[in-house]
Amino acid sequence: LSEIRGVLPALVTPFDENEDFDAGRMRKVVDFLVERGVDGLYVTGSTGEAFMMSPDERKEVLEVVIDQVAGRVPVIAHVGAISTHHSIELARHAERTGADALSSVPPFYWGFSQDQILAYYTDITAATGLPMCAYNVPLAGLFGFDMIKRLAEIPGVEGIKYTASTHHDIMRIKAEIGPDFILYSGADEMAMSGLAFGADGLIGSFYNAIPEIFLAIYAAMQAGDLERAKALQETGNAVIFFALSRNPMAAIKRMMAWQGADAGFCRRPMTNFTPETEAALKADFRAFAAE
Ligand code: HMN
Repeated sequence: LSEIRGVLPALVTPFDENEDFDAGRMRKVVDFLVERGVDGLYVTGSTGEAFMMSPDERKEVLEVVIDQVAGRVPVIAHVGAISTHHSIELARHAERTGADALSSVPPFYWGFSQDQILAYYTDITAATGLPMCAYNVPLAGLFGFDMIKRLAEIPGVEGIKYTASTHHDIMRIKAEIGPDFILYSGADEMAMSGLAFGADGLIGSFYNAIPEIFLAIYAAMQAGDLERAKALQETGNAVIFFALSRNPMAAIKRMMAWQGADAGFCRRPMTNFTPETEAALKADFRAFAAE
């Protein structure tokens, strides 16, 4: 993972009006993001609505993305599922398809024990030669520092996507597990803080819609320009909190469409904008952007 740094959108998956995967829109979205300079793509994660898709659909999305990227940026394939069996199938497919790395949320829903979760990561990581990026996220149950330390001991687990507000642990992970354990900060509204505490990169939903703000934050932090990073984070957060209060997944897809990369619709039970509610969203956004 050490070569994958910078800003990586947790790629959205475009569905069409009938909720079918829309490969044409997917290809345009990939080009839109790569041309805007993102440093990689994180495919079929939570933002990619992976848990709304069958394993075969997830494979198809990854194949289309890797084909369209054509080696321009690295691709991390999220292969998390509740059963190790399915995750291994997705991981082997990702390796065959040409992904650069794997990532997975821990198995959730059943309340698995720490030992079961460790076995899950050991088994999927051993199934391929790709590096694994574990994933600490409230939606699947946070690990805590001691568990992250144990995960880091599994051969092939080279880093973590860290979506939590406990940024003091980012510093601790870097200090105690080591600087080579790669960490991607996953809370977009705290991107600057994640980087300040030692993150190597950023992975998140809003980098689909407003990548340049976060590419500029990353560059400012690399240059040690805290004032600039803070001003950019304030601008980014205004957009993030605007969307978070208005159905964020669908709003991100609409904001992309306004910029020429129509990311389509979400799968139910996520709600989509109708032409009327989208017009209202756009008017609100214009008013907010003018402030
Ligand atoms: C993914 O797994 O696809 C995303 O990267 C998840 C990502 O980290 C988002 N977190 C969650 O959905 C829990 C953030 O981008 C989040 O949407 C953002 O920070 C706004 O709170």
